[in-house]
Amino acid sequence: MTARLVVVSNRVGPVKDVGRAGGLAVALVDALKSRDGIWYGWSGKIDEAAGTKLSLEGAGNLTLCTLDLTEQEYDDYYNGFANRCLWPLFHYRIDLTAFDRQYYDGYLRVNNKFARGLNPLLRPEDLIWVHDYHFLAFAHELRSLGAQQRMGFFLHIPFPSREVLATLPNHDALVRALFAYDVVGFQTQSDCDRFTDYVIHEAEGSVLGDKIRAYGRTIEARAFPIGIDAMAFAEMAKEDGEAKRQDLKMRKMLGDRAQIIGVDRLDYTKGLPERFLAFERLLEDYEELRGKVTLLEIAPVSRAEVEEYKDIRAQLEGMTGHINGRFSEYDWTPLRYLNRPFSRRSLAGLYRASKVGLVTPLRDGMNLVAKEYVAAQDDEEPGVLVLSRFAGAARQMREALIVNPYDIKGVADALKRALDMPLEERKERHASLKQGLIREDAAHWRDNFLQALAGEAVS
Ligand code: GDG
Repeated sequence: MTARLVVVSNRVGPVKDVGRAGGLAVALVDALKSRDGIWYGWSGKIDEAAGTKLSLEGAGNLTLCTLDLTEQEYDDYYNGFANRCLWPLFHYRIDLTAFDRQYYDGYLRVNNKFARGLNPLLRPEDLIWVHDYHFLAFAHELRSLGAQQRMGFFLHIPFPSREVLATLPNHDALVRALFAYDVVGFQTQSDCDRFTDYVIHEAEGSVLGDKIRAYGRTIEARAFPIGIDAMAFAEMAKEDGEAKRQDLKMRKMLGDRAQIIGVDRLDYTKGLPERFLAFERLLEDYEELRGKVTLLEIAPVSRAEVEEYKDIRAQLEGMTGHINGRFSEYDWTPLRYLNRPFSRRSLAGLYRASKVGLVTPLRDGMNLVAKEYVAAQDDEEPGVLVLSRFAGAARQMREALIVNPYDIKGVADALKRALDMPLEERKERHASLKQGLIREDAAHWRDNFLQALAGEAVS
């Protein structure tokens, strides 16, 4: 009998029409359904009376289980410690990191509250899989209530170098709390190495293969690079009605112009100002491209309440006006910058209609857009991926044109090379990238993690 699975993440679902949400949700929902699982997290609601009262909702073979937050909890735990402290710090933005004691206390309180909410539902043989930087201390809190189950943690964002992490006043307590898990998973081997390096030097830990010992416990630390549902995404880009409609409409509008596409949650880690500068440089240095190439940047607004996100938004609006003012012709707008979200199906079609996928984060745990862009291409006439070396995805996607996003001229030149690349070379690079996506897809990532969590050897 397979053990029941409990997934813990800040936001739960979606469960209905899950295909729309993407590979990660599909992979988790499939696993939860086959194991009568529970998906547990924040309801997304703010309620002043919010305690540890759970809302339960059955959805087929799985149960969605959620808690509300109070305004104060939301401010301290979510906007505060998670998004104004851990997020910038783990992406190496010490300059944007708010080290506020109140945020930290709120974060621990909310981790404890979620642990108290879940504890009464647990069965002894359950496997508990916790996701991301919102819940670093969750296992620690659950163990303090007596829970003995196997618990695993997967970090979706980068793990910083020890010098950067050490700037956080409570770094020791947080890493110590991670040792309450049995398995700690990272996006890349480099993230895992940085974790190990921290533990050896700051906590006098020792390493034995995939096992690492410190604070009186031995745990397993490994890389589990996250994938997408590559086959399904490729199929959607090729066959879905809405994807085809967008693809055709875009190609018709472009005529013989080439399109470069960027798709990102609007976030300062995604390197958008540098990207816009590189595009401007492309038009500056290669005059023959003026009137012949456009950049479509789709960047739906996220975390709009956090001050730093307002700043980046204003900056990008200014840059768009500047670039378009400088280069536009009455029949050509070089940069189209859109803040509204698109459906996944539409995105698939837009990726397919674009000759270049431009993915240039300054730091990124993995970056799924890079993978989606490749999966969406026409095998016979594929576009070229230009990818930042600082995205986790660059470790796997070696056949992309790998760039340093801070090197504006370097990115402009890579764009030129991508636009000029002969079909044969494009096909070769694409075939090999796509094979990798299919081999290391979302199901592969999930199954490997669950094997490790169950204490089995991982292939
Ligand atoms: C974190 C880590 C890691 C974007 N715009 C729209 C839209 N999207 C979708 C993309 C893609 C997803 O959002 C973004 O995923 P990323 O991986 O690029 O980045 P984060 O949101 O920062 O995710 C990251 C990831 O977790 C998984 O572990 O790779 O490193 O930071 O799927 O397509 N989706 C729709 N409309 C949009 O306008 N429907």
